[in-house]
Amino acid sequence: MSTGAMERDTLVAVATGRPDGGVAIVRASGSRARAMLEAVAGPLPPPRRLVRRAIALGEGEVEDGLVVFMPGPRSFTGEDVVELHVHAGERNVAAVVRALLALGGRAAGPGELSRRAFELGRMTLDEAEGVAAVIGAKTEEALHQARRLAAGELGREVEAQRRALVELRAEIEANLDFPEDVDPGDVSRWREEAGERRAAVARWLSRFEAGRRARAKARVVLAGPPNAGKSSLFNALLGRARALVADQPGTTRDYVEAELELDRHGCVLVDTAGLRDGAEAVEQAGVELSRSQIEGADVVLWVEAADAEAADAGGLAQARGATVIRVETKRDRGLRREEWLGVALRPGEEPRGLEAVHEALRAWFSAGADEAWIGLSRHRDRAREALAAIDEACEHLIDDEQLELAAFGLGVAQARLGEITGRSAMGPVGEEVLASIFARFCIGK
Ligand SMILES: Nc1nc2c(ncn2[C@@H]2O[C@H](COP(=O)(O)OP(=O)(O)O)[C@@H](O)[C@H]2O)c(=O)[nH]1
Ligand SMILES: [Mg+2]
Repeated sequence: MSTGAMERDTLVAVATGRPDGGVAIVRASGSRARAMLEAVAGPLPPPRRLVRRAIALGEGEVEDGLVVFMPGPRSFTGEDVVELHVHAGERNVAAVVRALLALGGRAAGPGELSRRAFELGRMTLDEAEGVAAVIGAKTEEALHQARRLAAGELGREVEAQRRALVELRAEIEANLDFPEDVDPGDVSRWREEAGERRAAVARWLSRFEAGRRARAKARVVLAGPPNAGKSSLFNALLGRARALVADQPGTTRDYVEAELELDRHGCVLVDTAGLRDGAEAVEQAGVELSRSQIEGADVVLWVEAADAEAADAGGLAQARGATVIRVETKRDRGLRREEWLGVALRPGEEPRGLEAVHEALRAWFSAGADEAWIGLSRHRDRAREALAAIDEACEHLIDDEQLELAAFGLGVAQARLGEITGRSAMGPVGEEVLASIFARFCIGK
C-alpha cells in the first residue's frame, strides 16, 4: 500500500482462537482503524468503552455485535486499534474480516500485531516472548513463569545489570585519553565492579535449568525387565487402567503414553516393553523402542520385582542425563532392595507405596524451583555471551595498559544483554532474530 512514509498499513486479524466459541473478536490496528470502525459501525464510541452496534458488512448484511475503539498510543500495538466482537462461526467471522479488508486493511501474519507493539515501544522483546509463552503454556508452572516474563520481571533485572555495565564502561572510557594518570586503586575498583556484574549474570545461568525443568512437561519413562510390574505401576500412578497388565512376560510391546499432572507440573508418563534379549521379532522391536524412550527420558522409573533376582540394568546406560528413581514392586512378596522405593500393587487390593513415588517425582520437579530463572533459551544464550565478554574485560582490568580492551569487552556484554529486551541502542536486534521470534506467535497476536 502506498501510504505516507511513516504510515504503516492497517492490519486485520481474528484475535480469538480455533475452534471458536460463542464470540469471535476481529481486530484492526493502524492508521485506518478508526475510519474502518466508523464505516461499518457509525460514529466512534468513547475510547475503551464496549458498545453495541449494528455492523454493516456490505450488500445489506448487518451483524449485531459489540465494538470498542482503543486510540493509540495507549493500545496493545501503540496504534489506533478497533475490535469487533461478533458471533463466532467461520462464515460470519470471514464476512467481518472481508468487510474490514475491503476498507483498506491487510490480513496480519503470525505475531505481526505483537511486533508492532514491540516496534512502537509498547512491549520489550522479552515481554512479547512472555505473551507468546502465556499462550503456549502447557503446565501451571509454565503459565506462572510466562506471566512473570510478560510482566517484565526478567527485563527489569537484565536492564539493571546492563545499565550498571554502561556506567562502568563510561567511567573507564573517561580515562582512556590519559591512561597513565589512572589510579591503580580505580582499576581494582573497576575490576571488582565488573566481578559483581559477572556474578549476577552467572547466577541467572546457574538457575536456568531449574526454571526450564519446573516449566517443562517432563518425560517420565517406566523401564525394567519384563513382568516387573511396570504397567501395573503406570496404571496405578495414573489412577486408571490404561496399559495392559498380564502375568505373562512380554505383554507390553509398543510404548504407551499418558499425561500426568503433579501439582503445578505436568509430565508425560511412558510405559515401555520390558528389556530382555532373545525375544521374538515383534517383542524385540518393542525392546528397541524402550531403549530409545529411555534415551529421551528426563526421569526413568526403573522397576524390578521383589521376587526376582537383580536384573541386568544395562539398559540404564541409555539414560543420558536422566534422573533414575528405583522402585521395587511386589513388596507383598518380599523385600530385596531395601534402599529402593517400594510398592505393592496386587490386583484387587489397596495399592501401597504409591505416594512415595509421587513424592519422588514432585521432588524432582521442585528441585530448586524457588531458584528458577524465568529466562528462555534465547535469553540464556545472550546471557552466556555477556558473561564471556565480562570475563574477557576482567582479564584486561589489571593495569592502565589494557583499559581500551576492557571497555570494549564491557561494550560487548552490554550489547548482548540489550538484545534480551531489544531496547539497547548499542545492540540492535537483527531482523532475522525478530522474524524468528514473532513467527512463532499465532495470527491475531
Ligand atoms: N503380587 C503382586 N503382583 C503384581 C504386582 N505388580 C504387578 N503384579 C503382577 O505381575 C504381573 C506383571 O505385571 P505387569 O504390570 O504387566 O508387568 P510389566 O511386564 O512390567 O508391565 C501381573 O500379573 C500383575 O498383576 C504387585 O505389586 N504385587
Ligand atoms: Mg507391561
